[in-house]
Amino acid sequence: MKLHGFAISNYYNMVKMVLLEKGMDFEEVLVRPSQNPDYLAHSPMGKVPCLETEHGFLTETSVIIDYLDDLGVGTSFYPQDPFERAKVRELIHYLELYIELPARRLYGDAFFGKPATDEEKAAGRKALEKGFTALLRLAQFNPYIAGSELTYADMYFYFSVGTATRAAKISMGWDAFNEVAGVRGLMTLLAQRDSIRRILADQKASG
Ligand SMILES: N[C@@H](CCC(=O)N[C@@H](CS)C(=O)NCC(=O)O)C(=O)O
Repeated sequence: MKLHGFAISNYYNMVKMVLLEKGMDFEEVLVRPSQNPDYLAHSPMGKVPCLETEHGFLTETSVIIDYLDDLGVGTSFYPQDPFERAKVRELIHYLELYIELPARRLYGDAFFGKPATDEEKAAGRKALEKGFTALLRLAQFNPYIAGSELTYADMYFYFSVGTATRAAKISMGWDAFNEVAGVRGLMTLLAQRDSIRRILADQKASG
């Protein structure tokens, strides 16, 4: 299997963490988002990551994670109980739709030197506050986000909330990492995992 993307991408790293945690063999192919027709044939929105399998290409991080889980290789990071599994998927959706996506609108301002207006920042903060408030109604932090076991939602959590709180701090001076209950504790716990250490080392090496 080949994982296409680049080391700074938070979505790429979610899939990479799943592969590492499962102990699966994979190759990494350095690709940046592109509207080049060759790449669009593999990733129709031109986004990363995409996963190259023996059957063809797959896109969308949550879909790729479900595919890897369905292969049944290594540990499954979904609970067995159908309702508990659905709760993990629910957390993943909240993290993507209500944390990662609103924060992404501030990435230009925070990371790429494209200043946002005060209105955009105010709208970003409002959306993110709403997202975090909703997330906290679902999150257990016991110590993991869905309870006592590590799940795919924690892998989503680390790479979506990590980038979102960095963007919020740089762009709006809002230290959500320390101010939103539970965030720092779980981020610190997850940062001790070998998979995340490797991903962060690879990121550093990629410059
Ligand atoms: N919904 C997609 C989002 C992936 C995504 O936004 N990737 C970013 C890189 S972190 C990207 O490719 N951005 C370029 C673009 O949106 O055109 C997924 O779940 O994989």
